[in-house]
Amino acid sequence: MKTAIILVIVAVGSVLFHLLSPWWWTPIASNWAYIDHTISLTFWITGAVFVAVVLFMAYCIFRFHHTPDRQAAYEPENKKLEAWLTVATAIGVAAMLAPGLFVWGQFVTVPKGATELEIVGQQWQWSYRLPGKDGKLATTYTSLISPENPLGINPSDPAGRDDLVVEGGEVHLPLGKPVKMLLRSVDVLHDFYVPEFRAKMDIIPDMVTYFWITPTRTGTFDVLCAELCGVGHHIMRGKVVIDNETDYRAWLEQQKTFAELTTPIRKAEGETAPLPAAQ
Ligand SMILES: [Cu+2]
Repeated sequence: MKTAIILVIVAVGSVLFHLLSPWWWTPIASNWAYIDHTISLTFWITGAVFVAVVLFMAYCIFRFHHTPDRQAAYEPENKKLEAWLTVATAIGVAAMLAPGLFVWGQFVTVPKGATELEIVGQQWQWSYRLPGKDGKLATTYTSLISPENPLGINPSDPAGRDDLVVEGGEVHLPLGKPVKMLLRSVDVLHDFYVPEFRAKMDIIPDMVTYFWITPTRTGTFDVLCAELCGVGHHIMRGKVVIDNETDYRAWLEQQKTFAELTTPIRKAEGETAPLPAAQ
């Protein structure tokens, strides 16, 4: 009897905890409310099954507890029960998985007119690249990475001259515009995750993965690495700032193009080279 009561308390307490808990998602800042809906749906389906199973156990303990004059019946098979349990489980699992497939379809179907942002993961920092005025990102090679060319941009690709290289872990995005995130790693597995965007994606060396979002609220949000990537994994943080159009333009103006990053060095080399001859 005591065990039955404890089980009822566990079932009721779990539901109350879910409804009253202060630990919940941070307010959403992107178009991916679907992700929240699918997680809620999973919570309610698994929650209903959990409550049903626990209450059924409580009922059985209460109803069929041991008395000296009662004997258990041996019933190894029950075709009817097995059939409907199989059907009910299949429906429950399908109800949890099917919406996710639709959401996934939208997650990787980038709307026309989306701008591009390249995100580069590296032990243990985030860098970014924007396509610049021509709207095109140049090709990259990890072997080209150097202090002047931290993202390995191909210098003989004309599309690369105006590519904006954003270092220091903070990137800005305009409010209300769809953005295709292209994810690249120069070393090991990482995962770009902004909890408020409800979107994340693994980053795999030698591969470009992607997803898209439309930011729906201005603010500064933390970027986390959600794939264990070495001893510095926990410090692999960054910031995404969602700006209105004016602030975004102002930020964009301050960013350095690949040409600007590499020219001063060439200039310096050009200036110093003739000097020994003049002496
Ligand atoms: Cu990482």
